[in-house]
Amino acid sequence: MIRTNWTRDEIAGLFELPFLDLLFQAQQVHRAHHAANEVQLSTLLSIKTGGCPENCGYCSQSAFAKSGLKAEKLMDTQAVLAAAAEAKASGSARFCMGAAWREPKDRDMGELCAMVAGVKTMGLETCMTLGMLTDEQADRLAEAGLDYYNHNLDSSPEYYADIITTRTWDDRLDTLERVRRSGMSVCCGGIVGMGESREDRVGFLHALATLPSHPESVPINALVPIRGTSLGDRLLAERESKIDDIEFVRTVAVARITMPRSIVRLSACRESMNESTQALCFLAGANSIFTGDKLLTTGNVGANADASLFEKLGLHPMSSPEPARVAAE
Ligand code: SAM
Ligand code: DTB
Ligand code: SF4
Repeated sequence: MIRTNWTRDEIAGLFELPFLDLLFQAQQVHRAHHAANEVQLSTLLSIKTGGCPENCGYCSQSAFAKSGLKAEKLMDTQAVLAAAAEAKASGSARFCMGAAWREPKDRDMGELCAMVAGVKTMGLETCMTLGMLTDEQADRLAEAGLDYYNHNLDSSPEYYADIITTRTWDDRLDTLERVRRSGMSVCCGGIVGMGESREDRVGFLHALATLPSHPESVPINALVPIRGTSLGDRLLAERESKIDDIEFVRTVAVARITMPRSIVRLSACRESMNESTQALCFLAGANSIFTGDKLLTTGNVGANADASLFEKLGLHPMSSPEPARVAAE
């Protein structure tokens, strides 16, 4: 049964389990719902970089950050399709296009829909993350063939205003509802290691696991500390310490147990994570990664290191598309 009625106490209880009991339970849930050794591969591309009017404290692309990133215009469709073809050739199954916007402008919708249609024709799953959407924009993207929309809740509702003040938690829920209503699948997760407490991590996973239906994809990022961002600078100055690896693995395991059918993505963070910790994340139920040398603006592990890790662990890329909809039963 897929539960959407988890309580915070239950989720806190999972976090508190002895580590080996937690991993055992996560692996049992994982094997009941997913192929044991398969990992889904997605590739990111920043189609519109920098100059974002939002003030997310972790993000290099916020106009409020002093990250030195210059604001660029929306890429043209041909360049996006060329990058998608490369991703496809390197074995990726999903192409995720990200824009540093609070919301897309209606005048950009034609170009965005052309990108979606073109990427889809290549036989790739399509994903976009463009900020808030209106009903109409969500419908247009769905009609163009957009399979997934990424829109993260990022943290607990209580911690949200500590990291972003230019929008509210409820704004995020509104867009998620619009995405659902349009028929697209939802990719929704967040970031740990932003200075939040264990209680916030409980609240964050509780929010995801009690949505009316679970997101089909759940990206779990660890803060990538970027100089010039408020959260990155705090971590780099070591006034805040990096999230403990074991606590990160616990977060992945609790996501797996509470959202059994969702694909849990080990997202931004792998560059600073050793192979053993990544292996523990897979054991805890992570079954998706971002491939390639770059995330949006920061580095990623790269194909050679991933191929070698997959070989060592006997993992292989997920062959078939994941289940279309994770509905509550
Ligand atoms: N502007 C859109 C939005 O915010 O929805 C889309 C792009 S935004 C960069 C996508 C997600 O990337 C954020 O919600 C956040 O979870 C993640 N992210 C951004 N910067 C990050 C960082 N430095 N470390 C980890 N994750 C990060
Ligand atoms: C998500 O949860 N993580 C991705 C994707 N969704 C869009 C983005 C990670 C960005 C990491 C920092 C950067 O490269 O700028
Ligand atoms: Fe803008 Fe998204 Fe970065 Fe926030 S996370 S500043 S909304 S690009």
